Amino acid sequence: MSAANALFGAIERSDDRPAVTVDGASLRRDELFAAAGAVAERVRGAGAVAVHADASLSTVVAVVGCLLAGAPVVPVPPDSGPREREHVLRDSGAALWLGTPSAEDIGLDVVPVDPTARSTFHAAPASDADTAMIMYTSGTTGSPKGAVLPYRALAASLDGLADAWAWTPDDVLVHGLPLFHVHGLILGVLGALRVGSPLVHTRRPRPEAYAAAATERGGSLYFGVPTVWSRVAADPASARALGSARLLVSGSAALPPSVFRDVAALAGQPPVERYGMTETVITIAVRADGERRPGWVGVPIAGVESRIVDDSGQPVTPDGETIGDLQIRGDTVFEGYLGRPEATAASTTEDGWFRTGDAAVLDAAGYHRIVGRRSSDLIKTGGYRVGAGEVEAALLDHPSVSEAAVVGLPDPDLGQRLVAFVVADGARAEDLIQHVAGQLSVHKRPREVRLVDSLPRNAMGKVRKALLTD
Ligand code: MCA
Ligand code: AMP
Repeated sequence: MSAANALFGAIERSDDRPAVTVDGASLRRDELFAAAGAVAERVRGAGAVAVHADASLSTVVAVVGCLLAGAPVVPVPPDSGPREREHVLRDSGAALWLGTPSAEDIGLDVVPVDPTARSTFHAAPASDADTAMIMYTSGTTGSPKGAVLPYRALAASLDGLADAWAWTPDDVLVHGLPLFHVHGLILGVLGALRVGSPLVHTRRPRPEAYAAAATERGGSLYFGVPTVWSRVAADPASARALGSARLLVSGSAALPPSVFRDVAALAGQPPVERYGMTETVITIAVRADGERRPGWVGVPIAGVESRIVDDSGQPVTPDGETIGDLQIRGDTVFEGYLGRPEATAASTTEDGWFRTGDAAVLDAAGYHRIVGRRSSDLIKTGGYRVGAGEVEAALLDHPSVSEAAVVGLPDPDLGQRLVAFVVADGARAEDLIQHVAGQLSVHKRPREVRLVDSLPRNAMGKVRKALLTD
């Protein structure tokens, strides 16, 4: 059996239901794997393959096709600006581009994806240690790094979740999250295919679309980032329609307790929270039959170990209060950052644990609460991870900008919203937002630019961001 077969289970399993529906267009399981087989034929032996990862059936076919061929998938956000896209393509060494061609010439051969194509092609067996995906993710400084995810990490993550949530082929998974991150693509597409539960993707995660999928398509398992649940809570009719679901899941950022309570009151059930990270895929979750407490993300999934340590590396007391650094070990952890041995080494302890960079507490029942990031330079906005350094570099690239500092300020809808403090000679705030928009994805644009005379700095010349966020 090939690794892809090992990832998806018996791909020929007969099932008359639509396996994947995106924005109303569906493929049965046999049709999906046959269309993916046609992609696999085209990409076999190509090395890494960039996938234009818009929210479409073609993206699902393209990703599955690469995995059937053993070609590492590099998901490219459909709205990524030229600067970001060039970096991802160069850094990953992608040899082909799958899907809609980019507006600019990107110097790669474009392979169109046809969901109606059919082929029985599957590639030679691959090992669990082979790279399935290279997923680009922001750090505190510099350009995004490619997290190398082997088949092993994907399989362990999906099995851990299926076990935690009693996720079976009887479930119908519903979400409308982007198809270029762990949450929407790995958990939300590959998870459904591995378990064999139909996926209904609503293209955007709008409350009315989630509600319609409950009544019209029997949605039982729902994924959303906290911003999605906050919008559901603000739409009582849609929230009530989700009362028929089996499990509502929140992840990718902290769920505000008020949203937890509002969803519980309207849908008759609180969301289940879980915690993950591009580098560790999924690690900690509240089990379907576990206690749901606002702000607590549960226990490690099967195959994952966690520890929370103090500054001297000693485990903190599991008293539900003492804060320490969260570290993870297990099969879901990545291989490292592509071509960045120093960054990989810096992210790993001497005894082999991954440093998440998140501060957390543990209680006597083994439940984890994520307190926040250790560095204010990694911002979570609408569930998207944005590195302040990448946005600052884009701003500094504008000829009239001499200094820039980007921070995340609290936002009731997005969790954090990007605000840039900029010293500029003559440029207007709107010009600077447009300048960033021309280089990076939509969610990396500052929502607000505040023009200032100078930035507060310490004696070493480092910007004192705490003064900007206060
Ligand atoms: C968005 N817009 C903007 C900006 N951002 N305009 C100016 N400046 C910006 N910075 C535009 C949008 O294009 C849109 O326009 C309109 O403003 C509304 O945007 P927004 O309020 O952001 O709403 P949205 O576009 O509906 O987005 C909210 C969202 C989105 C749907 C919650 O943030 C989202 O999909 N987040 C999911 C992120 C995610 O999947 N993260 C998982 C990472 P128009 O309407 O014209 O298009 S994986 C992970 O974290 C791990 C491993 C884990 O644990 O899961
Ligand atoms: P990303 O690499 O985009 O997946 O971002 C990972 C980061 O998202 C983690 O390091 C956390 O800071 C944050 N995160 C993910 N899930 C949760 C959660 N359930 N609660 C709080 N923070 C979360």
